[in-house]
Amino acid sequence: MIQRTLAILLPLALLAGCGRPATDEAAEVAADPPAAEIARAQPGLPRKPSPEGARVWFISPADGAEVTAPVVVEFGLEGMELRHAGDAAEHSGHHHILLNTGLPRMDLPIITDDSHIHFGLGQTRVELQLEPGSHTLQLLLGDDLHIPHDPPVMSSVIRVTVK
Ligand SMILES: [Cu+2]
Repeated sequence: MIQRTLAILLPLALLAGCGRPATDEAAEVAADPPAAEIARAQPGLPRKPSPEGARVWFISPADGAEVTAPVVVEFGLEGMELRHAGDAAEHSGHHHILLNTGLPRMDLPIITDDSHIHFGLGQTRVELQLEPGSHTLQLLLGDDLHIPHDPPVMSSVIRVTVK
């Protein structure tokens, strides 16, 4: 009985809401959605395919390593060609380090900030000035437009401790 009443009342309540000015609270939410919501709602971009068996990995440092700054980081790549950013050759891309952060959205260009480091000149090595403490690193290949491939070509996450 209660369910039946709700079934009738709910559509009525929704109808009654139509045409009425939104409450202040609702208007505020509509006018200013949180940044995360905007990011989720943003339509994705096409992703370029990666061939089967393509992979990236850290040649150094090793997972769990205790290191001193600057930390020499070397990237391995197999099954794809290294190209500069902007070069759209098939099955190619450039390296990115995700530093102390999770995976980004896979259908948008990887952003550039202290946690998302691009190697758009085709570099395979970097010396990172990391603060003492624990850090996570992950490699993620991006195409000419910095968009991860489909499926993504990424390393496992490694953790290093800077003394
Ligand atoms: Cu990039």
